[in-house]
Amino acid sequence: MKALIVVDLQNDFVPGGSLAVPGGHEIIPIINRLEEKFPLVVATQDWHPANHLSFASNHPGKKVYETVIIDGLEQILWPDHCLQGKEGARLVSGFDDRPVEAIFRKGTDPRIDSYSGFFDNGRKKSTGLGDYLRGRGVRQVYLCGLAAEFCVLYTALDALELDFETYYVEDATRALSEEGFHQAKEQVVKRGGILLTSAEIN
Ligand code: VGL
Ligand code: ZN
Repeated sequence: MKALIVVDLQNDFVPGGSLAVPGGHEIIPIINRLEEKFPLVVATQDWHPANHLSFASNHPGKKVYETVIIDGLEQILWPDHCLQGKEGARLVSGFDDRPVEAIFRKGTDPRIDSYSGFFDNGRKKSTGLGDYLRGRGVRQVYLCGLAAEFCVLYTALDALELDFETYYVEDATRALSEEGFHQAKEQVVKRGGILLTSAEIN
């Protein structure tokens, strides 16, 4: 069975949000149409406490988009985004969330970031998404959402690591940068994932 994983389709990641991905809103109708083609749809939601380590605001003297090393892990410092319970963290309006059977929240531990919908960046904690998909008999996963070279990419790479047949739906994602998008697609292919467009899915 195949599943659609909608990654972080949240207000803060579309234009008007605090960490807006250019053109991020353009994928909403594409994803709404995609949902009809899947027997199972799940979503992930970036869900940070105010004291989250990924916020530049929690590192006095540091600027947004600077990189720091924390506990041996590289961390990009982001603008405050996807605060638990706030408007910016809600799934975007216009996204049809009726078919979404389960939502997996991530980035909840203040001390560790989590780009992937499966594990945090240190791979210490699982969200349960992998076991959930296995339990439902899923073998193929299709990735879409935001941002292409961060949470969509890392979710795809973990799906590959967990031996799911992994498809990255190129037109149902948007990137923060063109260069990042290019590199993300390269990495997905290098690790055995498949690139395709939504028109190729039936
Ligand atoms: C994301 C940066 C920080 C994403 C989440 O959803 O791609 N990017 N937190
Ligand atoms: Zn985040």
